[in-house]
Amino acid sequence: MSDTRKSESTHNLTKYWQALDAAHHIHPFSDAAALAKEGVRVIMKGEGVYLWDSEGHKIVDGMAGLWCVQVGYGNAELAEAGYEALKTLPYYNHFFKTTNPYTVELATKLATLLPEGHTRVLFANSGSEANDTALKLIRYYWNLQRKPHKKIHISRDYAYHGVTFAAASLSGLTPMHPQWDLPLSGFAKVPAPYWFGAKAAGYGDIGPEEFGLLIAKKLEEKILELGADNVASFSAEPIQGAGGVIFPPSTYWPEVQRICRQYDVLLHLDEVITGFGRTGEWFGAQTYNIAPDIVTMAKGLSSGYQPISAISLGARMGDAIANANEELVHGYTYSGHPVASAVALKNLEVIEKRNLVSRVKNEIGPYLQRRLRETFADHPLVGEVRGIGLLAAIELVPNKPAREFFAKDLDVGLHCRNYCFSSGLVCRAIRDTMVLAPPLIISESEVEEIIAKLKAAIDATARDFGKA
Ligand code: PXG
Repeated sequence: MSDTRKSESTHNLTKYWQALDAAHHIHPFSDAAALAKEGVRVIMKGEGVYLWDSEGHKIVDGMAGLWCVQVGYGNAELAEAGYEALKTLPYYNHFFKTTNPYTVELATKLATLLPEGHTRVLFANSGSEANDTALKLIRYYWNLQRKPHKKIHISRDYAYHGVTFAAASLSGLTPMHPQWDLPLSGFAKVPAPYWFGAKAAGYGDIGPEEFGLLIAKKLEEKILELGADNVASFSAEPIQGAGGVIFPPSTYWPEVQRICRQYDVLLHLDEVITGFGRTGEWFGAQTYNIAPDIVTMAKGLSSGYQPISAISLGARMGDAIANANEELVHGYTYSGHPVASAVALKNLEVIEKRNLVSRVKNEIGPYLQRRLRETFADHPLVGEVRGIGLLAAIELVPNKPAREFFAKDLDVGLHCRNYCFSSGLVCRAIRDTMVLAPPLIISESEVEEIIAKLKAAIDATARDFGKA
């Protein structure tokens, strides 16, 4: 077949899938009609940090899928572990006094990596389910303690904890609520420690450390307002991800922990993005020296190769629940699925064998952070470059010293992201913040490729908005 004929038939296939997709498939977080009109991109294949679409375009994935493909695409060891498990035990459950080796070994391995005292885990299939389960376990814990009034779950503005009724109620991204009449009752919010946005939010010219303390104190004020006897838990991502990659000032977490202890409020850490090496430690808890009562994790647990999530319990909750001497009336058909467990276990082994966590901490993480700052810190469109490990954010602003934002309807971030996409780079735009979270296996030259594409996109955006 000639090259033209071949590309014509590929193109026809793309059109075919786009038409079927438009007719039969409703996408997450998308306007179905607008997407049908525009036509979706069909992803065919992944290898390392690259994806290929049905038109043959090679795309560098600066987001590791949805912040999850730690070991990169196309890892044969994970594929083989899944195939082995599929052949040996494609399914069995944990309900009828049974277990299986894959799941036990995964639970045991996690206990060696998690924050101190977290020796017990439960499994689920997504981050949302893990958070939903965590809130149920928190309620159950307080019922066991005969403190049934402790029921309110506090979380933060800009938080993303998922989409189930409870996880969406816990989320602080307000567009997630009106379509579903959420949040449910029993959920309260406090501000996020978003220092770059402090001036625009009316906090004046406050320094980051002072701001961190001030925002932590808002938690204390909220607990006092609601009554400590009514507050069950505080849920937070160590670093807020989908809400804009918000790194708390160094004063924030120590003060939050003090407050949770003082008022006997359980601390729930959502490590769905920050877990499994993203920050250069196994968990964000270790990066910020946080001692949580309960942790939820998903994404990087299996590098996204299988849907699996987990909830770990610190000693206090773990002992109470494991020694309750009654049935725990909870569990999913697929809790601790053998194939997902086998793949997750292999994924942890690969992360360890390839020293990916220390590589993120000492080599490729610092490299990415340094190169981003060298390239963008003084760019006329850039207000701040922030990051740690392989997680980074670049704020696009009209006026750097004033820390003001562009008007929302200008969609500057989206404009820049469209330039990225058309040059074959996947990155996220959260409001006007450009976000990167590449696979942990990324090389220096692949970092350079991402930076070059992002620079071209930011330069073009600056020209379009008169900031070049
Ligand atoms: N917690 C956190 C911190 C997350 O980032 C979830 C829970 C929910 O996980 P599941 O597996 O139920 O999706 C998430 C998910 C984005 C984006 O566009 C981020 C997520 C999911 C989808 C899109 O940044 N995070």
